[in-house]
Amino acid sequence: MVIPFPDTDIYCITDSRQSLGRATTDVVESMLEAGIKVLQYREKDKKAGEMLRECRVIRAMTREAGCCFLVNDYLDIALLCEADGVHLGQDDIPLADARRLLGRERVIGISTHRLSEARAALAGGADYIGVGPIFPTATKTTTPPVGYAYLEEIAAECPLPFVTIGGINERTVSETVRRGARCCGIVSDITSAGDIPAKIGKLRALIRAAQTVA
Ligand code: TZP
Ligand code: MG
Repeated sequence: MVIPFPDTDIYCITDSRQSLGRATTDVVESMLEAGIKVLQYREKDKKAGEMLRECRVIRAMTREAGCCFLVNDYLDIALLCEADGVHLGQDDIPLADARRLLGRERVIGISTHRLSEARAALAGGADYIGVGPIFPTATKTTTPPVGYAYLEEIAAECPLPFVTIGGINERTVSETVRRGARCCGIVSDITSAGDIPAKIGKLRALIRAAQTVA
């Protein structure tokens, strides 16, 4: 059974380069303890065999927790570990080809940086889009930040779920939500926290407070 893309406030993403030396599975365990509903496995330096082994463990953990599990970039790993779907960038395997391999039921998310890309993702049958990077971030330096302008356009007209991402942390999250973010994609502020459940709790409280005044 595929776990569909949830309506939720935080979209967690792994990054073992920014996890204080902890094992990715331990980091994921802490995220799940905090009750997160969607997790993306995103590792840029690991070999495929190691990623598949980790993803199989994480798949079992996320299934148990009822958490939607997505794999960044690698369709083969996603299929082999029975993930709920994949997340793809503009230069990855095209959406139509990914859909052929994954089928209608699994989730496909597409990173977008401008309205034309969002419209193409919508027309192509994406299940959700990424919107960002909003701010400069050391986690992803290859794409220039889009600022609030693109987020505000998406918030006004996008019928798909969207994940706002890039430089979101305790300092930036409230204004980002006031500008229209609903689900925040966060890497380093969570993976590099000493107490991950406490960090997620704080971010959630800030999101909730910003939503009530937005
Ligand atoms: N896509 C757009 S920005 C980004 C990704 C994967 C990285 C966000 O990382 P951080 O550490 O939350 O700024
Ligand atoms: Mg990619």
